[in-house]
This record gives sequence, structure tokens and C-alpha cells, in this order.
Amino acid sequence: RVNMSGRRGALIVLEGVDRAGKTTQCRKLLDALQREGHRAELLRFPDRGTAIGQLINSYLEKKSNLEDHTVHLLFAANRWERVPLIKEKLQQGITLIVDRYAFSGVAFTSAKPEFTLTWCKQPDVGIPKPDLILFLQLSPSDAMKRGDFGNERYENRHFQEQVLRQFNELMQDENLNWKVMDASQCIDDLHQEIKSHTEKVMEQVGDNPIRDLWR
Ligand code: NYM
Repeated sequence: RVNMSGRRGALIVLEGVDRAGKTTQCRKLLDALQREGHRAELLRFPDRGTAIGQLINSYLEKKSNLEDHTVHLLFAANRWERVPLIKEKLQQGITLIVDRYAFSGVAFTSAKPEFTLTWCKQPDVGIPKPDLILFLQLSPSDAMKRGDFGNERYENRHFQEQVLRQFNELMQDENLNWKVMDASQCIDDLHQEIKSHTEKVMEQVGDNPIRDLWR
């Protein structure tokens, strides 16, 4: 479909520790935008539907073990395999709402001992740079109160605390448009905040070129 508006879609990423409400908010945002007549679609990473995604899925479900560097590269490859699609949709004027992106990739691997932020960022250098990154801020103790973590890999309090520390490091980067949201507030209030930040950015992108992340 041709894009008649001359305006590209916006790349909107939701990030946060596990149980912060990202998936719920992505769906509500998608519904709201579509209801108002915007063209918008949802993406999530990992995308467990591809061949690489299946390797990741079996690792997360603890059905297989993978060496730490290897799985990091698989998560990045799982984003790169969607880059052509992402660029195409944005150029067509479709706004993309993305449930996790390279920031989860870096935060989760660099939470492991012996991994530096610099090393972890490299495989994702050059993927499309988000126009907005909404960070759903929730303390590990509030996350715990939302019920038990699941049984997947990484779903424990100690690891989540390390992950949050790494996200905080990534948020220092002033080349990126981070907005920190209080994810302890009620679902609808949080949704309104997310929606208003998103709509502002959708208007601002115009026909600006899609930039490269971390480059
Ligand atoms: N995760 C997610 C990574 O370790 N690296 C990545 O690049 C991405 C995108 O996978 N615990 C981790 C974070 C989560 C898990 O969970 C995916 P979910 O519930 O599918 O978002």
C-alpha cells in the first residue's frame, strides 16, 4: 500500500523488567491508535515464531542450554531478521509498537557476570533507532507482588535487580529518546500517559529518515 501522507510511521519501543506490564500496554496502545484511525502494528522480541526464535524459546523454557555469548547473538539475529520488515512498514506510514528491543538484549546479557555493556551492544549496532523508548519503571519488590515470576530462565529477583541496574545505565544515553513511566500506577492512567507520548512523537517524525541505533 502506498503511503499518501508523506509521513513515515514511528518506531515506539516498550521496555522494562519482567512483569512491568509491557505486553498489556502494547495491546492497549495498539487498540487506541487503531480506533483513532492510525495505521499501527505490534511486534515483539524475541519473536518466537522464526527458526532462530524457536532456539531462543527452548532456551528460555530451559529445554536447552546455550552458551551465554551464543544466545546473546541469537537474540540480536532475531531482531536483524525483522529489520527489512520494520523499515518497510515504517516507510509505508505504519507505526510500530515493539514489545522489547535491543535494550532488553543488552540489559539481560550484561546482567550476567563477565559481560560488558560495550560488548553486548555491538551486535545490535545499526538496527533501526526507536523514535521513542518508554521504560516501564517498577521496583523488583513491586514486580514480585504481582504474583510469582514464571518458570522461565531469568525470572528471579536477584537477576531482575541486576537487569534493572543495566537498564539504568542504558538510560543515561542522551542520544536516545527515553521516557520513564511509573508502572505502579493503574493500567488506564499508565495507558493515557503512554498514548500521549506516542501521539506526540508520531506527529514529530514527519518524513525524517530512519536512523541507526548506537551509531
Ligand atoms: N530477553 C529478551 C533477552 O534476554 N534478550 C533479548 O534480546 C530479549 C528481547 O527474554 N525474560 C529476555 C527477557 C525476558 C525473555 O520474555 C522474553 P517475554 O515474556 O517473551 O517478553
